[in-house]
Amino acid sequence: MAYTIAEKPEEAAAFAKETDVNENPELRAAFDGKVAAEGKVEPRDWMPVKYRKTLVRQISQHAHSEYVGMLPEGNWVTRAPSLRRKAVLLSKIQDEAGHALYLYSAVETLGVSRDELLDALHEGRAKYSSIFNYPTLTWADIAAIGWLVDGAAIVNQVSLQRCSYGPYSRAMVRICKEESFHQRQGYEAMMVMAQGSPAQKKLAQDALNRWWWPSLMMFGPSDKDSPNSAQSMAWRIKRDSNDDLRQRFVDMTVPQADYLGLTMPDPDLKWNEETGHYDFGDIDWEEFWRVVNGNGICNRERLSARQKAWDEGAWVRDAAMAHAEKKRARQAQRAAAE
Ligand code: FAQ
Repeated sequence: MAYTIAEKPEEAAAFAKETDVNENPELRAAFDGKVAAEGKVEPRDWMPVKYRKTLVRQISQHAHSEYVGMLPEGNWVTRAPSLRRKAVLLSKIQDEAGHALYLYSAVETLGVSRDELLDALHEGRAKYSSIFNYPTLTWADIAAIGWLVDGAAIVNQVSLQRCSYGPYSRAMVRICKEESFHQRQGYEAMMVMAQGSPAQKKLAQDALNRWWWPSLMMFGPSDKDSPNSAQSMAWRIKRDSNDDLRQRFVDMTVPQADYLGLTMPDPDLKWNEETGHYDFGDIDWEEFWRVVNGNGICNRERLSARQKAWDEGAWVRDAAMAHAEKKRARQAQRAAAE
């Protein structure tokens, strides 16, 4: 069972060290062969050091995104417009927490502890998705997050289900099922607003105007400016390029906006008969890098909220550890008495 090593991070760390010194052509050829044959690389398999590092980088960024991603929506739990909307929102946020947990566990299979990962996040050394550094100003923003942000996440994650690393690929299968519900509830909430009063329709359009471009940025820099893509695609960690996934998302989402009677905030958006895709305007890459590098509207607020939750949860972690220790001591006592 691939996940068991997550319960033993020290074993995984020792294993990771061992693979460094063992790098040899036969092991490398076996690894390359497995990846080429669409096999899954598992935690105890030999893997190149850089493959492991790339996975730790990408999966931990993904885990942090799910974890920080609870905050913009959490802002609306007490102000959801009905009991039904509130129940759905709460359950969605809990799902995001669950996704973060699967993903942190997947990183632990690579020999890095959760504490190390969270230290890096809290100290601002780790990246997480740029999208979660934008504010949720109205209820329509919550609908837009479900429709657009979860919609973009699904396009990216369906592709990652075929990732060559077993634990990540399996986590994606489960996560995609939940994201699909998230996207539908967002689209349905957006539809209610878009077909509601003129004031509601205006809120829906305003949310689309503010979330459209940041959603396109979720797919990362353009292929020509993406330093990690070539190697990640060769190792089948990533299965489609940033630009291809972004185009897939645009093609899928424009007809959905048309159906809602909303207008995409892009004057250059138009159907291209020749390519069979929508052409779209230029992304503001300066804004993208500003946000990625910690200077978006909410970066500081998000990190301080996560740090506060971590500090305030210390007693829960301490209690769980004390309970586990007591249980272990009782079991040892019982075993000694038998
Ligand atoms: N934001 O060379 P590339 C969700 C960084 S989950 C911040 O192209 P790569 C669920 C990138 O890390 C959303 N940083 O990198 C939800 C790299 O930095 P590094 C998250 C970004 O890895 C919904 C540098 O730029 N999903 O939404 C971004 O090959 C609603 C160069 O880029 C995932 O994380 C960005 N947008 O491709 C939760 C999916 N883009 O490490 C709550 C998994 C790029 O070299 C509510 N990740 N960077 O310093 C991936 O698929 C890939 O990592 C990419 C980037 C496509 C994001």
